[in-house]
Amino acid sequence: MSNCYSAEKNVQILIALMKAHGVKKVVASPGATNVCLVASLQYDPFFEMYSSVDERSAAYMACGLAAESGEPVALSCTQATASRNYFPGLTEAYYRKLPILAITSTRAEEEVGHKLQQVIDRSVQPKDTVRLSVSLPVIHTDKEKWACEVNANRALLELRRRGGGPVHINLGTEYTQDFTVEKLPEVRVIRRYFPKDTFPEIKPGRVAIFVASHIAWSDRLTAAVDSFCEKYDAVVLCDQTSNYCGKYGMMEKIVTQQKRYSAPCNQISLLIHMGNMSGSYLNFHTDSVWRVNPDGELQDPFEKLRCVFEMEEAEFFERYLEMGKGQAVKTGFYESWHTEFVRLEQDAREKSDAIPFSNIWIAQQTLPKLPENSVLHLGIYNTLRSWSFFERSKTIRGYANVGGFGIDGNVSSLLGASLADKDRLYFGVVGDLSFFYDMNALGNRHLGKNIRLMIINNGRGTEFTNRDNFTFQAGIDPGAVSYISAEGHYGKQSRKLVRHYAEDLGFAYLSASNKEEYLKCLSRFVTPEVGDEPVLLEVFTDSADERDALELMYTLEESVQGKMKQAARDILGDKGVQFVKKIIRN
Ligand SMILES: Cc1ncc(C[n+]2csc(CCOP(=O)(O)OP(=O)(O)O)c2C)c(N)n1
Ligand SMILES: [Mg+2]
Repeated sequence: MSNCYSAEKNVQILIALMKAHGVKKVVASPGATNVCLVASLQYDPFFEMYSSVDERSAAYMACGLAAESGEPVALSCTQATASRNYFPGLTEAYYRKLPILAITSTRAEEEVGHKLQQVIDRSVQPKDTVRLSVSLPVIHTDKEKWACEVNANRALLELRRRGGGPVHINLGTEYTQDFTVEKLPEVRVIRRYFPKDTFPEIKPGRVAIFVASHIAWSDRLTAAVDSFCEKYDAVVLCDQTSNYCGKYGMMEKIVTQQKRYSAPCNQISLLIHMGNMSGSYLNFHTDSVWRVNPDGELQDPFEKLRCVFEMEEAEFFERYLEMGKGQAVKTGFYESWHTEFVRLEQDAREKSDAIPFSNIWIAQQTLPKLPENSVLHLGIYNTLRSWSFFERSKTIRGYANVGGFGIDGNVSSLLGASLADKDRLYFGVVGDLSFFYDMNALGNRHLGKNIRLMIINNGRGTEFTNRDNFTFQAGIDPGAVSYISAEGHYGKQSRKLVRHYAEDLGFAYLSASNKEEYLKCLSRFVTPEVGDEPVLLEVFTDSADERDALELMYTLEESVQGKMKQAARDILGDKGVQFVKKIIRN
């Protein structure tokens, strides 16, 4: 009887990716937990197999073989103390930068620490033995499959990165006895490129650049991206933290977040991912993502990552300009996005009276009036989302604490930023919970006159009462919601509490509870001169209005298909729709 590949999917993915990344030499040591891997490798004629009883010797054999052949070498061992014996050889490989892939098989990691035979804790590796250690547990869900593919790529790429070196994979098994799989699955191979490599071609198509949060752009980078857009017919999709101020950008949210309409331009053949963390919902339809970042890491929020370019962003774009020399200027794809944006933004403007008094309405009124060359700091989630529907002047920079998404330091970050340039205006917009969390920052003795802080006081974390928040969707009891959204604290939208504090600290205090009052305050709030005192504008809104305003923005456009979907939802409810979808899928 002869075996084929194991039915264990993590084994199949690892083997497929070892082939794709050119790892064919294997030294296997005996054991039970690595049977699924070793039998599968041995079945595939691609692999050049060697055996060694002694794992210590196996790792040193791998060192000799890797150094002599110039190729990476994989090791495979079982549980018990087997993997411990790799350390001398891996230490040797670490200091000589030899590409050794130590695959240590294991039962489920949850079994560690329960006095189960042979199960040892491999979660920490001595620092100078491997450059990277990843875990590829047994796969039962799509998420686990995605994680396995990304981590296996990550490990395999690390073998040759920055001079190369040893890498560790802890590979889970359930001792599956099925070895009848004849063909390996299609896997997502991720490639990493360095400046000197030959770059892959960009095929003519629908190219979009998505910019997550990004520090101020250099002129060089802006010029390179603008020219790139012209050569490759690309568009730059942004939110208020992207800080791109070239010719081909726009706020993507108003286009991509329509619930009942899918804009035709949102079919992207290649998405180029720049920047760091993002507060956007990443609702793009694309099959292929390239990440461009000097950190070179495999970060895959879209779950479609194909290439990573480990280099300065400007280097990447300039290289493609070089490759695309002579190509005519094309801006059709940008224009199709721009048309959608302008149409929806215009629609929102026409519906302005219907948008309730809310963070969104305030953003719509305020953004066009912010003084040139000022800086805008936005609270996370609800505020950043509300303000990212609309555009602002290209001379304004925008930030939010999307690194860690805390509500704990929004005011302090604004304060810190404002210290960088006393002559520039720094605007902040934060929710009430964010404000009260971090209000002590206003008393800091370094605080200058160049701060304009707006508090959207809706008396709770309104985020949790929005329609799309799962608290709302799950229909949680209002009694419980009051704990989730923390309503009723800090004087229950007291009209005096913040006023006293702010005025005693030397702020000019303004407040508004409706549209008329707001428009009256606005001109003072946005006066372009720094003036004699910092300004605090407290706006009192209602959570239900906040929710309705967001819903209105999400449903500006309705396609026929969208209307049908909504009708089905009205009849069946959200859960019913999920149920029908599941039946159709199966
Ligand atoms: C330090 C910290 N604690 C808890 C959270 C979870 N959280 C996310 S949004 C939010 C509500 C924020 O309320 P508010 O600042 O009033 O803004 P709103 O949603 O009302 O606009 C909370 C508590 C967080 N992000 N950071
Ligand atoms: Mg709030």
